[in-house]
Amino acid sequence: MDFERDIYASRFGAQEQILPRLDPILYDSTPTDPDHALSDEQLDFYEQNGYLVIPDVFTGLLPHINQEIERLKSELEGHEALYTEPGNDSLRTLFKPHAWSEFISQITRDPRILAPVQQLLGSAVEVMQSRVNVKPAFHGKSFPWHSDFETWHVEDGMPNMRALTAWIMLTDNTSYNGPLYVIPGSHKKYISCAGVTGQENYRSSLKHQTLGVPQPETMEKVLEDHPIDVIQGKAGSLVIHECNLLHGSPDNISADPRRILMFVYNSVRNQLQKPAGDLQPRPDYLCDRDAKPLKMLSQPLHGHKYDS
Ligand code: 6CS
Ligand code: FE
Repeated sequence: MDFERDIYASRFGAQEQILPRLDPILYDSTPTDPDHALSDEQLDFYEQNGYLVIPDVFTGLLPHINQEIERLKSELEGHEALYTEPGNDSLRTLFKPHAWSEFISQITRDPRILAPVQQLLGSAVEVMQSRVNVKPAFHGKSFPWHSDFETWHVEDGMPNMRALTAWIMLTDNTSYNGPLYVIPGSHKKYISCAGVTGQENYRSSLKHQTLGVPQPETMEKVLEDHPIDVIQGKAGSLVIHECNLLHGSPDNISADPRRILMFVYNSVRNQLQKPAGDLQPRPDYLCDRDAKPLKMLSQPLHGHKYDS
């Protein structure tokens, strides 16, 4: 990427700035699978607000997904793709589950998730990152306000805003168990952040992010126009949020874990370039630079079967 003329340059030692978004929010939204297409109302809501919540999409698969994650947790013990919480040893995040589980890989291609994603991004897509965020009861720590795109642009060389995160609630997400906070409409501006990224920033940022986190004065301006929304829903709900939507989440001090399975989809027309400056690319468990375009399953998964 030509960072001299980078429209979304961030963390290059300048002051924080609110800039315009120069990319579309919706692309060519012709459905690729009419049976699982988003309605015009859903497309409008996403364009205006930057996210969508669709209840009861994966409820039937929950026991299988949870069982598979328990298997991965023990199989991957000690692997660097497992991150613990800051200040305690509870598991915070398990990265790249789709690489280690054929079943989870198949979920990324299930038409109930892939059809809406392709429709929103207007092209074939790849999975660039996947993770399970565990938010354990009592010990799950917060994520500060950030735009995912800001990190992916600087640290992974993602050129444009043509990516999103689709995630499945594996437990109920309530007002009190550390739910996702979003700022509807905030995806229409871009915040270029202060600071400079050091090598291997991810080792600390994935436990406690400090760079790419807008200052309170900037957040005050954003929040004047856009109040916070809390994403709540039953286990099995599907949530999609746009890559530049400002979001974060508080600590979980309740007795109920808030577990989610997340997939980051990037358009094949948005190929990753070099990270900013002289940053080394992040490890492939955080950013898969060789991901292949996904082929949709012919029908939704019913249970734990591999019927590609
Ligand atoms: O590092 C990432 O790819 C993502 N994770 C965090 C905690 N912040 C930035 C981005 O959303
Ligand atoms: Fe995020």
